Amino acid sequence: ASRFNALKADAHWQQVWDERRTFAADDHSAKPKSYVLEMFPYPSGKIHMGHVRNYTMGDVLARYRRMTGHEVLHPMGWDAFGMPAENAAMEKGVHPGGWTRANIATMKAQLKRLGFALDWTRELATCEPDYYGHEQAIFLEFYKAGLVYRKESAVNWDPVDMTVLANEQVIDGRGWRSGALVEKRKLNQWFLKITQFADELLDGLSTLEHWPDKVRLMQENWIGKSQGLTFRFRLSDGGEVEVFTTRPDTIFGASFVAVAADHPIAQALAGDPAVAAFIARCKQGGTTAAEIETQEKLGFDTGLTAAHPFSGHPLPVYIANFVLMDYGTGAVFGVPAHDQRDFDFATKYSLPIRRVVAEGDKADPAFDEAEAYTGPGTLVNSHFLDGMDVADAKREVIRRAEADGWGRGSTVWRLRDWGVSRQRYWGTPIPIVHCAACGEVPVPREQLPVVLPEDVTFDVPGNPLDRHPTWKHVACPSCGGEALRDTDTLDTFADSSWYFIRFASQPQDRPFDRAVAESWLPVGQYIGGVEHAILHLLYARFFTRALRHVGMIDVAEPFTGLFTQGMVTHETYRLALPDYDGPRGALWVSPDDIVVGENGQRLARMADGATVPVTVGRVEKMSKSKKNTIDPEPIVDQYGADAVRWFMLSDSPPERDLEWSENGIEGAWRFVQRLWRLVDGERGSEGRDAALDRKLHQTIAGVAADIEALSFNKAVAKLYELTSAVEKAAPSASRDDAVEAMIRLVAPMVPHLAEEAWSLRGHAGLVADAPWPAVDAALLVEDEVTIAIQVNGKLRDTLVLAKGLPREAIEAAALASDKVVRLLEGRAPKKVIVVPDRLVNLVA
Ligand code: ANZ
Ligand code: ZN
Repeated sequence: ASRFNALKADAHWQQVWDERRTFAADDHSAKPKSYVLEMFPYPSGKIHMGHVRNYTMGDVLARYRRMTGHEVLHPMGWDAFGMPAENAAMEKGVHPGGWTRANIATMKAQLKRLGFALDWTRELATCEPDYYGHEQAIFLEFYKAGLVYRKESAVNWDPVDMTVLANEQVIDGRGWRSGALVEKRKLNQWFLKITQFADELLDGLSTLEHWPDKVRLMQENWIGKSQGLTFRFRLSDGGEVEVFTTRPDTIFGASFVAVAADHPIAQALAGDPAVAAFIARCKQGGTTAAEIETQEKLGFDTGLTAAHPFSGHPLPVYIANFVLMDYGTGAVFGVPAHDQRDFDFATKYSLPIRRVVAEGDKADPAFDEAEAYTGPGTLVNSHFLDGMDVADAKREVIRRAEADGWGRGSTVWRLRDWGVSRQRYWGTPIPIVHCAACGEVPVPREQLPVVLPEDVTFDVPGNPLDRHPTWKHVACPSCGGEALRDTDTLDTFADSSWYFIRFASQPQDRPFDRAVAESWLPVGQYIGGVEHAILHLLYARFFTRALRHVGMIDVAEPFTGLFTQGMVTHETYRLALPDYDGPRGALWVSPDDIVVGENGQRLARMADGATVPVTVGRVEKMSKSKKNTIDPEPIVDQYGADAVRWFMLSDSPPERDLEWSENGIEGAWRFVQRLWRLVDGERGSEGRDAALDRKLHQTIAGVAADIEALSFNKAVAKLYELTSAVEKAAPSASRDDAVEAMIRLVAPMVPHLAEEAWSLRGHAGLVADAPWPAVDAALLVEDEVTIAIQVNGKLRDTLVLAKGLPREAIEAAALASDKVVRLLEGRAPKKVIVVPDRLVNLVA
């Protein structure tokens, strides 16, 4: 048999697929439609192994679906706006557009070399006006429907670079470039009203059965629905403070009230230098919920008191660093016995800790435990609530508050409206004009797209759109007077919030055709990284619902199936230089520069050819910072696309990490060659091989089920087994059939080899278009059964016998068992009970 020439086959079949437009999806097909989508890449420069793994998985499913009679939409495009292009512009003096488009060209060629079954006729890049112009139209639809508004809100301001920074550009409170302490500045910014859909977005999660539970939970927590009571305390100075609680049942355990540093009550006292100093100290700490969680709890006693709503008892009012201004009402009452933060706070400031919920029968009102009790129980120490369980007590307090008019049952959400304004160049321009006479004026539809100017400079910090000499000066669309364009661009998450709809339908004159889009959507299987589990998926779900709200499409959930794949990892290597004290990053060594020394020790080959010992570090996600990446391109050059694809699927379950290894890719390459020897081997034999027939049909059914379940490694394992079985089998018609079927079974994974084999064996069409082999259900049934042999009801032996044997044959086999012979000591059994195919019980 010959050797499989992967490079030749890859190039040939990729060209054939391209020329025949094999994977172009037909909107008008009568077949059932199937939409398989992997998260589209950011064109950073080159494809990395994470992409290869992600796209290989989607590709196997897409190819399998085609073979099982579906019209498959499997598109690809580019999430092409964003910061790295501007950074490249600042660092290398290249235009963001030129940089991005060059990267797209490189990466597209790389994807093509992997032989993915993609519909390139639908390729799109979000940075092109024929994409973002439609996004502007959608923005204006949302605007018209009242889903867009403008509000003053804080941004990160770098006082040295004089520019707004994205959150990820603020490192330890400092600008990533300048190192200056970042300030909060208030700017007018655009918001999308995602909170209007909070309920729907939460409820919708329960319909997403084919999503990982952990992702649904992350979304649920992010949306963060809390139900409880909002009410006012009367203050000793005659004022009031409103608080929100999820635990109204604990009201008799309250020992203080606390307000956020930004709360009006705190601000009103800031004339006092001690208060001002405390407020300033709170702000140093960081203001995210996560940061606040871990900080030491600090408070400032205002001297005010708040009257308990039932007893009138005065509670001290503190300003506290653990109360957030933008959650609930920005003020709380503290119950140290039943909330850990309150417990820490009370311990620090010697406030009473009074238990009001007793756990089980521990109805001891004294509280001497080392931490707050947050579990269920019975109310104690609580007057009219005593004896109730927590749920009843909550209801009772809310009932009384509403009846007496000092509070009301309420729902609070953690979800905030989506701030979409970015003071950057490389994004979708916000299609609004500001006119002194008319105010905010939407750009009329016929003037869309609002195109980014090409002639921009990046030699000074700040927003190039804002300082462009002419771009922002326009006539007001409404009155014709002098007006200014909005110079903000949209958060790039907006671009990825509807690209899957544009893939399904791309008319020139509008974002998408409703009927065509609805014929493809929702995406049945979406595959991507878990890093997008919250924001991207939530924003895409919101866009879809908002589009439905404005009547553009009738789809509730964009992705009914979601799969989050594991990472590709590799060992890390660091120069073993104990005395080195330069930057840490400089010590990492790329796997490309590692050689194996005499005693198996790893060495780094330096630029001058010398070798230096390295320390082998942990296996970690491939990343540029640790230099442990393997570039897919030379690997494809060396082993061919099929071996790379096979390895990506084989070693680990797809949701787990896959460790890249030389052995692994070589093993995959050898397997490809083994397959080739089989398909290129002898044919034309006669006679059936029943065992092989059964193995084949079990494999056909098993591989299909595994691919449907995205258990690619299991499918691969079954194909290994079948390959071994075929290799061992003597020539027969069954063996010929098995090889013929195997070409189709492996086609989704190693499509180039499969096409080559298919044509070698004389088939006219493409294996990509061939139907998945049919299963003979009769052959799925096992023909052997395991029979339990009992003596006096005790299991003594098991026998593997042919299925469906007559009673007498089973009885004879049982009596012939060595163990039975020994136990019966030559006597005949008194009674023999036979349950065919299951068991034999001998009564001695
Ligand atoms: C009294 C109480 C007693 C509370 C108790 C908890 C346990 P979730 O579930 O996250 O919504 N809280 C309310 N607003 C806050 C704010 N702006 N900053 C910090 N904490 C705030 O949490 C709701 C609970 O978090 C509320 O219920 C309130 O404390 C606190 F045994 O009120 B609780
Ligand atoms: Zn005007």
